[in-house]
Amino acid sequence: MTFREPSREKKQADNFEHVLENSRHQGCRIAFVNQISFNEPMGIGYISAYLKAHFPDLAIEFFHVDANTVDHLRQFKPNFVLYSLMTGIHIREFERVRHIKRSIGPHISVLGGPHITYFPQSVTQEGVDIACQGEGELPMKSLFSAVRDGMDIRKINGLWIKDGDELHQNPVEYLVPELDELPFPDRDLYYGKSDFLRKYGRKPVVGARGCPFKCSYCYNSGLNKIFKSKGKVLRNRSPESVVAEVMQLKERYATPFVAFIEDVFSGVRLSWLQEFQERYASVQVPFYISIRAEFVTSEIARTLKKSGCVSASMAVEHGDYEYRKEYLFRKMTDEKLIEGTRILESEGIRVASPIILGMPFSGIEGDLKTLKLVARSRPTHATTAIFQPYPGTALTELCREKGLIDATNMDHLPDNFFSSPNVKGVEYPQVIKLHNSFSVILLLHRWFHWDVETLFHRLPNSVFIRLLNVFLKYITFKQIIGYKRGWWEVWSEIYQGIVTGVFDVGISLKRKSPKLIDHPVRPVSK
Ligand code: B12
Ligand code: SF4
Repeated sequence: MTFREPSREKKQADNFEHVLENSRHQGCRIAFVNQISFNEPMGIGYISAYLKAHFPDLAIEFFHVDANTVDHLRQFKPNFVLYSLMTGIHIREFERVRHIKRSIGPHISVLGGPHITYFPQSVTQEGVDIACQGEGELPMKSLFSAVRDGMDIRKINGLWIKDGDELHQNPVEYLVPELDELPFPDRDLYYGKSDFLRKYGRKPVVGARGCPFKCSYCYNSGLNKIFKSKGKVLRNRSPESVVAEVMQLKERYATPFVAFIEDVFSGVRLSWLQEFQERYASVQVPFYISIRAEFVTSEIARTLKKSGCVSASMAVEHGDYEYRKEYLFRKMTDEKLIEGTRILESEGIRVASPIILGMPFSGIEGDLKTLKLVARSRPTHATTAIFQPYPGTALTELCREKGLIDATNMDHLPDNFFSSPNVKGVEYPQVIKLHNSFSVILLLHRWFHWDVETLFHRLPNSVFIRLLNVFLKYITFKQIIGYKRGWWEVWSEIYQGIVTGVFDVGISLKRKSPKLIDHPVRPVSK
């Protein structure tokens, strides 16, 4: 494919060759640039560990985004700068890439992460040289060995490369077949730059990759299409490997709590879980998992508890069975969701129920059904997000087909799950009111047995209710995180949570009281 914008592209091509030549003779200097929140950038940690294992001579450093990033980069003089992008933060990141490209010496910028996997054409953005689709380990290894050996880098699987006026679109690489063969993520890469992250007690561990389900709003359904016939979708690590990583965390950082952040915990297979339980007995660090209601049986819950599991995220998403089946491609019944929560909670595993409000074709009536279902299932913590139409997913495509969003929608998505995007027909004022009072309603219902729908209509959308809601969310979230924390950790977490928007406080307070719409929009037929 030809890509033209002659003068700038000619300059870029010379730059490209010059950087490759320099890297070959003077060695590669790789800078990862990323914003630190209280969640670790695990993807970057994995790539760094893999590169260090294969190329011990590479100089690799992490740069947290702050006012001094450019100065620090100038001192480091990288010839490759690597960025990780998710949809919602992509516009901000493209600006950052441009700014850094103009501000420091010649270098090649490489972008990867979930957004780039869906949109490798982002390579045509100004300042971007290479876009990596999918898992970064194998393509990055091929890239840096080609650079070292003076080979052509333009034909590497997994990479789209902009070289002057040419765009090389290579096919995707195979998925990493054996996760046990990957080194543990290089956490010291970013702990060295963030005391907060190093000391933070809740450490993420990725015990598996991929999800075979097809939920219509989720990244995985599209991902699995892109990587069709490129290896097994769901890959579990062995219990031995997972336990060894947690042991290392405990010994190196005195880790008090682990969150397994894979989409569905491997321990839903009883044989895996039993072996894990035996091996994990020597570690004894309490942990959190994600599970689907269909997998919860009494035996699984008991074995999980015996292993050290203290909390589980089990998504409800929407409270109407027909809607879940028809629009979300999630066929679990209400009874299954209620039973799953009951089994886990009765074994002493606290349940967090993620919910998505403001779904298209649902109407506020659908959201109120969700509220009722959650009031019946009684999880410890309910966390509400507002639907964001992430591009490439089946539900977003349906929204587009039905004219609820337009083609430019993606570039207006917020960088969080709590602000309203612009999906026509969704009654955002009502949705936001419910989001702002969800936990308060559940608490009042639990204490006084008042009807949840009446509570929703009667409660004012005041700053007090919003603050109380955030406070209750935080208190119940603390119960999900099952370890005792010092003041330092609690305050740092609150600070980071507010600054990064994860706790939704800033957004809740900034948001004006919505003007309520009189005529609810009816669900649009599919
Ligand atoms: C933990 C998590 C978070 C954490 C931390 C994210 C982080 N810093 O890594 C928090 C809570 C902050 C978060 C926030 C968001 N998240 Co999130 N998150 C996840 C989760 C559950 C795990 C991520 C992870 O560590 N995976 C394991 C690692 C090994 O995989 P990975 O990150 O994908 O990295 C691999 C490749 O992507 C690639 N890669 C990644 N970066 C780079 C960089 C380069 C240079 C290269 C070459 C390759 C490369 O190589 C890596 C190794 O193989 C995923 C779900 C999932 N299954 O991945 C969602 C997920 C990534 N999040 C998602 C989204 C949308 C978001 C938000 C944008 C949502 C929102 N609007 O609020 C926000 C962003 C907010 C913000 N301000 O940044 C979507 C992304 C979809 C998309 N189209 O972009 C996912 C896939 C969830 C989903 N199922 O839809 N998230
Ligand atoms: S089960 Fe979870 S991770 Fe898997 S497709 Fe559905 S929403 Fe995505």
